[in-house]
Amino acid sequence: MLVVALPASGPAATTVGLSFNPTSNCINAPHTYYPQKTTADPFVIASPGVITSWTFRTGSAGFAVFKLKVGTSSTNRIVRTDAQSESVTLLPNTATLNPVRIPVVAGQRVGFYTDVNSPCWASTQGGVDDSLWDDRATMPDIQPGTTYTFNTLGAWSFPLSVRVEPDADKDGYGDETQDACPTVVGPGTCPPPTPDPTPTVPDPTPTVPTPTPTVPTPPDVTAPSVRRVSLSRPSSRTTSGIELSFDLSEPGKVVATVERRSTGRRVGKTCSRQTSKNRGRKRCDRFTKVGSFVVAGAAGRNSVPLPARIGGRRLAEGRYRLGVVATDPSKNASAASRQSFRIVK
Ligand SMILES: [Ca+2]
Ligand SMILES: [Ca+2]
Repeated sequence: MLVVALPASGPAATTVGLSFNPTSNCINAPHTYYPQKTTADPFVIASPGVITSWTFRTGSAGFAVFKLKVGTSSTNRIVRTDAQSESVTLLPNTATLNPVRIPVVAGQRVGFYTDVNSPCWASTQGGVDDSLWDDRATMPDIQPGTTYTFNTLGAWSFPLSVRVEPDADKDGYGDETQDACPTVVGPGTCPPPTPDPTPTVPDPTPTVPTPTPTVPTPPDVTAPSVRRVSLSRPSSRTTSGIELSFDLSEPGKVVATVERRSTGRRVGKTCSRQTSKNRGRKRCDRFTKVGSFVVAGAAGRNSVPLPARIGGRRLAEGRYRLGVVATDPSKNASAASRQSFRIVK
């Protein structure tokens, strides 16, 4: 894409050629003409651009075939024709504006071709040093790309004028009437502006997540203590008449286990049931679990009655011991604290 930086106000369109009301002068053969003057030649294009329209002011007669020509002069009356318009018909006594699109460069000149052999179309307006043409009987319609050597410089002038518009983007479309976007190649409208290049400024103060200090709770490794375990009566007929009391250092689950005491015989480190085989061994106290119950212990002194049934039944006559173990919510367990009692008849 060719991008041309235009000044605030670019060059304006210019008019090349002459415009006047012709008086009659007649010629009787088809000809190509390149009007000119030896000084201040008005038919030479001064600045590059695009011819966007042309006008030939007719007199009392019109032309059935008329073409605008653009050529490049060299010395010795030599002109190379570079471009031409479509052929149009020009009516008498008119100055029709004929649209065209012919890119031009500075130094080129404009001319024309007409096919008719008799209409009167010219004037001596321009003085004596006008117009290359050919005095041979007929002259071809010189086509673009063809260089032709004229043999006459006649005193003729022609009311031929063209409009040259600047072409900043050099796309061959006149910037004032043919080019909807003189800064971008092609006749179309300019593309929409690019999005604002300013990036979205991120919030300069992003929400910093407040670090929640996760202070790890130090693990509870302190086991509760059970002290001053006591039974309200050392012996009773039933357990329901006995109250269990104890001190707890902290709240916890209290499991009270009741074991029955019997006499066994020491076998190794175990106090085994007495049998005929071990009856000669040393006596020992043997404890057999009867049952247990759970108490929700509070910190401080606790007092609860023993249940009437332990292990699903009333305790038989005998010697027992009750062990209390407290466990806190962190699963720390106290040592067992025991107290003995009797069930009597
Ligand atoms: Ca243009
Ligand atoms: Ca353009």
